[in-house]
Amino acid sequence: MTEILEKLSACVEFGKTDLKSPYPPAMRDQNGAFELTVSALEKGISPSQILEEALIPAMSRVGQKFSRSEIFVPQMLMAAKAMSSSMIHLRPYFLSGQTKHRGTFIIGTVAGDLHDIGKNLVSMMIEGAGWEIIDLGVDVNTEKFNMAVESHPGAVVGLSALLTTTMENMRKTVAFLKEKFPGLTILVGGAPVTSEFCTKIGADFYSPDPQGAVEYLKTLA
Ligand code: B1M
Repeated sequence: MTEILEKLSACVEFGKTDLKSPYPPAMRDQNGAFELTVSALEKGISPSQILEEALIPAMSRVGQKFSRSEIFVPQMLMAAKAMSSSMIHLRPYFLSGQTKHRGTFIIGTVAGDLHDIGKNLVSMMIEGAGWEIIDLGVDVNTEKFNMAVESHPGAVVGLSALLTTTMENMRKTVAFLKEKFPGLTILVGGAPVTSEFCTKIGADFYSPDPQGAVEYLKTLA
């Protein structure tokens, strides 16, 4: 990995958002994820490489440290903030070039779940593939999904869940939507979700990553 990606990855891991941010104290007055992403792009490093080699591994290290109780929720939050400040610069690249309107994609993180980084990445890539995105945000209950589907006939729905505890809400949402809208296509994803779980709850497709979701959507439109 290049030095700049290593630094960027460390910024996300330790929650260094930008130059102005005083957090963490050990990285004070240094460039943060915001500036380093700009530099990496200027050096010709691709947005996908930035994502796959710097940002996602950093979040995975954060998760491991949280599991070992070496860090706590505030540090996870700062890491998420740093990752988002990098993603601001990647978004235009993932959106460029696509003009064909393929359809409407409604996406949200299920009820009880506040994790949105993965969902945002998925919606960014799907938008880049030509879909109009209706992003319902996080902690989205069944009624909110219901209203969005009613307002956008023919849309495809994507559900994200990051907690084992909220997988049950994913199941309930899929069950409700499939009963009310029998022809509706539903994609599911998120770290604890599996292909088996997808089949068990009656969703149409599971993807472990945004690329898989984009490829599946290409088969529909
Ligand atoms: Co939370 N958290 N968190 N957290 N958090 C995890 C998920 C956890 C695995 C950490 C750990 O213990 N190692 C753990 C869950 C354990 C479990 O359920 N098995 C956990 C926990 C326990 C919690 C709290 C309960 C902590 C607490 O309060 N004690 C709490 C719950 C709050 C709630 O939601 N109600 C909590 C809170 C938070 C923060 C708010 C601090 C913050 C989220 C901030 C935000 O999202 N804006 C946070 C973070 C940052 C994490 C970790 C460290 C990183 C998540 C992330 O953004 N990953 C996470 C550990 C980890 O994942 N390693 C952890 C990067 C992102 C790109 O990956 O979201 O997996 P991911 O998305 C991927 C794929 O999954 C896929 O594509 C994405 C790109 O590759 N994908 C889809 C996702 N959705 C998809 C949908 C699709 C298709 C693919 O189709 C529709």
